[in-house]
Parts: sequence; structure tokens; C-alpha cells
Amino acid sequence: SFSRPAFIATWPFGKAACQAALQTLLQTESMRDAVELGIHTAESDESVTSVGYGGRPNAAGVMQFDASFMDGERQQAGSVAAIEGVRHPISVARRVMEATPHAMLAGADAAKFAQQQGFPTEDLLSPAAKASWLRWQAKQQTGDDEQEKTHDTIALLGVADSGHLVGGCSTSGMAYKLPGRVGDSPLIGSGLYVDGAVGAAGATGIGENVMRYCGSFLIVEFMRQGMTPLEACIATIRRIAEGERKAPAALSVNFVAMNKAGHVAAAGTDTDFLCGIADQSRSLVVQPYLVD
Ligand code: SD4
Repeated sequence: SFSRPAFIATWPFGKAACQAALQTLLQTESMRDAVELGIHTAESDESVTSVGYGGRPNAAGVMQFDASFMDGERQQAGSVAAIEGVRHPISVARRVMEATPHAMLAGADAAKFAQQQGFPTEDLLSPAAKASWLRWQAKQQTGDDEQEKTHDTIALLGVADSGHLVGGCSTSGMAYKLPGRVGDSPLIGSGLYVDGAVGAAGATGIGENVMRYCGSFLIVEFMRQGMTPLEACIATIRRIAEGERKAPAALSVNFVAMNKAGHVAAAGTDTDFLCGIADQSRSLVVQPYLVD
């Protein structure tokens, strides 16, 4: 088991993100900085094909990002949906939380807000992402609809020594989504939820299957009722499978969770789902519980 401070994040690159978060916490003593800078590592990593730079664009070849940020101490939240032109959507989500009376900004006006706040506007379509979009387009014309598998949203959760919980989530969303499509990641309670008295949860996978069930909120509520983080993740996935009348393997829903005590867990329906964990004594990539 892990001891506080501890971080957990989706996918294998979540390990580097958790390490960066822990380092930042030790240097700045700020859980917000820790989560934000941890997520920056994935947003800047071109090899991560559904977060930040290097992510896959929408059907029109445009990068549209979703991100959310939550601090459990006073239940504060901020998010951005379908925002274009910013390398670090997680930072804009945090800024929405800290610098506005609102919890969510969307689209062109979210980008305008980011600009006004001093975030640089950048072209975030990498050459490799553009090439893969062109290949996808060509396949659409030939009716060959074999999909490139790109799902690796980062959801990163952290708990400080004091029990202070903070979480964030950032993604370019489903590859080749309809322009304007918003996923689970910026929706408080779906892609991310942090309750300062209980714990936190975050999601990756097919957002539509998470948002119809407020997946992350449900995990936290199950923990509030006494479940362990792992039990809560499994119960939520089973609830979704029941609602969808589908086998878990057909859902692509995957979660990370932690409680205030620092117990962490992950469970999902994708056989390739992995997550990263770090505390002061170790950091590793672990195989989550597979719900099938
Ligand atoms: C979405 N949940 O936009 C995101 C995609 C994802 O890992 O998780 N990719 O639906």
C-alpha cells in the first residue's frame, strides 16, 4: 500500500506524471501546482496521442481539448470544453476555477479567456497527428472504417500528507470526433470528481459511456457509503454495464480512484488499461483490476 502524499494517474505515462506531481509538491508544497505540472508532462509529450500536443484532431482536422481541475478543500472546480489553441488546457481549467466565479467555459470564448489570461495561442496539430488524420479521411472515403485506437486521457489524483485532495483531467478527446463534441473529461462528476471529505476519481475511455452515469461522482459516492476505492470502481463499472445492457468489454470505461486516507485503486474494461502511481518510497506502472 501507498502512503500520503500519493498520486495516481491513468495510463503508463501516468507514472512520469505522478513523479512530476510528487516532485512539485515537495518543492512548492502546493497540491494544485503538483497536479497541474504533473498533467503538463502528458500534455507536452508528443507520443501521448490523446492529450495536448500530439493528440489526434477532430473530424475537421482541428485540435479541440477538454480539461477539468478540482480542489476538494472547498469543493472548487474549473473546466474548459472544446477549447482550441492552448497547449495546457489543464492550466486554463485551473484558471477558470481561480479567476472566475464560474466552473466551466466552452469553445471560442474559453480560448479568448485563455488569451486574456496570458496563455499563448499555438498550433497544436503535430505533423504526425495531421498525417494520421489524412489517413483517417482517406479511409472514410473508401468505407474502410477501421479505427486507430487512441484513448489515453490523463486523469491524475493526489492526496497530501494532510489529506488534502486535488485532481485534474486533460484530453484531446476521441480521435476524429465531430467538431464541437464534448467528452466526459471536462464534466465535473463524469471525467473527474474530488470530494475533500471522501476521495477522488477520474476516468478514461469512451466518454459517452461515462457521462451518462456521472461515473467519477458515483465512485466517490460509493466510497462515501463505505466502499474501498477498488470496490467503488468495480461497482460503478457494473452499474454502467447494466445500464448499457452490454458486457463490460464492450464499454471501454476505465477509472482511477483514491480515498482521503491515501488508498488508491484502478479498474477498467480495457485489457490494455494501465496506470501510474507514486509516493515517496516508489513509483510504478500497475495493472488495474479488469472487469469482464
Ligand atoms: C473522451 N474520455 O473524450 C475521453 C477520451 C479518452 O482516453 O479517455 N481517451 O471521451
